[in-house]
This record gives sequence, C-alpha cells and structure tokens, in this order.
Amino acid sequence: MTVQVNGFYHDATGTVSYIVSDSERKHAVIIDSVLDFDLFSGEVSSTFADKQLAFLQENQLTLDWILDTHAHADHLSAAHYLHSKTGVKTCIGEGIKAVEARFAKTFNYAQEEGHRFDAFDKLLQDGESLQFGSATLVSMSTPGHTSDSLSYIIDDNVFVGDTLFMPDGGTARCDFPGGDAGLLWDSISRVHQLPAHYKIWVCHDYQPDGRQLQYQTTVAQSQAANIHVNNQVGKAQYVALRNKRDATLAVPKLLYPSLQVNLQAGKLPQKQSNGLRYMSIPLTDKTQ
Ligand SMILES: N[C@@H](CCC(=O)N[C@@H](CS)C(=O)NCC(=O)O)C(=O)O
Ligand SMILES: [Fe+2]
Repeated sequence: MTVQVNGFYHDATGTVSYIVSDSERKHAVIIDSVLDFDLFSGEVSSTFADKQLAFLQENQLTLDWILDTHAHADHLSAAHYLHSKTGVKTCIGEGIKAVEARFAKTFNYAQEEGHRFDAFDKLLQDGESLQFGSATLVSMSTPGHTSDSLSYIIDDNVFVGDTLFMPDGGTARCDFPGGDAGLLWDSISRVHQLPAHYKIWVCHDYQPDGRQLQYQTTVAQSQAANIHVNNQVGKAQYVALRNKRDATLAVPKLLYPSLQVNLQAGKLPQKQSNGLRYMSIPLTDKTQ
C-alpha cells in the first residue's frame, strides 16, 4: 500500500487542504477543504473545492471521508459542499460539542433548534480509526488551539491541523474560546513523541519573512527547530510566550462567518423568507 499526499493551498486564507490517497487501491480522504468567501460582497463559491473534485476524477480516486481537523475560525469549511456533491460522510472531533456549547450563547442558538454539530455524519474520538482502500487513518486528540482539534495519522504521516506550523512559523494562537496554551503544549508533546521520521503536514503556512510556501516538516525537524517549542523551551516559558503573543493578535477577519458555518460542517445559514442567506455578527456595543 502506498500513501500519496497532495496539498492544495488556499491563498486567501493561507490554508493547506490535503487529499490523501491509497494510490494502488484508488481510495482517498480530503482533510480541511475550503470554500471561497468574499466578506464584502457576500459571495460564496467553490472554485477551490472544485479543483479538488477534479483532481479526484482525473486520478480516478474514490473519496471515502471528508474530514476537518477542527472548527476553523478563519475560513469556511467546504465539507458540506463536498458532501453535497459526492454523498461522502463528513467527520470532525467530538470536541465540536464543547465548541458549540461555547458559541451557542454568542450566536443566541435556541435549544429547540437542536445541535448544529448534528450536520456532521461522524464525531471522532481520540484513537478512533477509519479505513480508506487498504489505508487506515487514526485520530489523535490534540486540543489547545481549539478544544475540538484532532490530528490524523495515516501511515507515517500526521496531519496536525493548527497544532503546529512549520518550524519557522511556530504554533497556532490559543486565544479563541476554549483555547489553552498549556493544553497545546501537551498536544504538541504527543505529536513530538511520534517516531522521528514521521512527516508532519500543517494546515496553515503564512510564509514568514516572505519565504516560499512550505507545509511539510518531520517530527525530528519540528522538535529541533520549531521557534516556539524546540528542545530548549519548557512548558511555562512556552505558555507565557504564547499568551503574550496572543494578546497582540487581531481577531481573524472571518471569525464569526467561519464559526457559524463550521459548527454545522460547512453548511451555510438557512435561507430567510426572501430566499437569501445571512451571516450574523454579534456586536460589542461600546457606545453605552
Ligand atoms: N490574519 C488572519 C489570521 C488568521 C489566524 O488567526 N490564524 C490562526 C489559525 S486559525 C493562527 O493561529 N494564527 C497564528 C498567528 O497569526 O500568529 C485572518 O484574519 O484570517
Ligand atoms: Fe485554526
């Protein structure tokens, strides 16, 4: 069995989505796909996800699972769109329940409306496995950036979501509701305990100092050279550094649209009586 990894870079959000395939049996999964969204015009489109569907077709791959590593706060997930085109099941970590509980108040969700996370076909627990072709994907709970973050291990590859960035990019922020720098440290330690040759595939690359796009490192390289969590840094030092940096970061441009959609597997908000869909933005009224 040969596992093949193809990364697709979404320039507008710095996101890397992956198609991972058992290239002999021709079965595949998609991790962290993205919808194109223009905040100012409200236009949602599927150019990026359609490229991935075309790739599957060109390579005669059967898609078996559509996965997100976490409820993204910076882009809309294309999971539901891909599901609507293929009928394939969508999955995320069961920590999505806690993420919804935190945001239910923000978005004023009524209990009788049911759970947004029911839109996912499957909620994965730590250590659960999924098959595609003769390949096995094993989920590993890696909370910290968000409380639902999972990493996916396939053969000697680990798709870490936003648990780690490339060594020169450090680590993801932990200031979203449910984020926790100490937990992220523990999760990174779990990833760094994997065999040294394992390939780490990251979900974002912000191309620090304008360098060329990169999205794959190894456990050994990450451990030795990550600017936030290398062998020279201890947990307390990391937590202090992370919290200090988070205090300087602006809210992601697409935070509220992303969560509204991603809590329900990438489904857009329901149409209103005029046939249009709307995103809502909770206001903090400082005029009073
Ligand atoms: N400027 C970006 C920020 C996106 C962002 O906050 N990304 C998260 C991952 S979802 C992160 O950890 N960023 C780390 C950083 O900006 O240092 C936006 O507005 O979308
Ligand atoms: Fe994220």
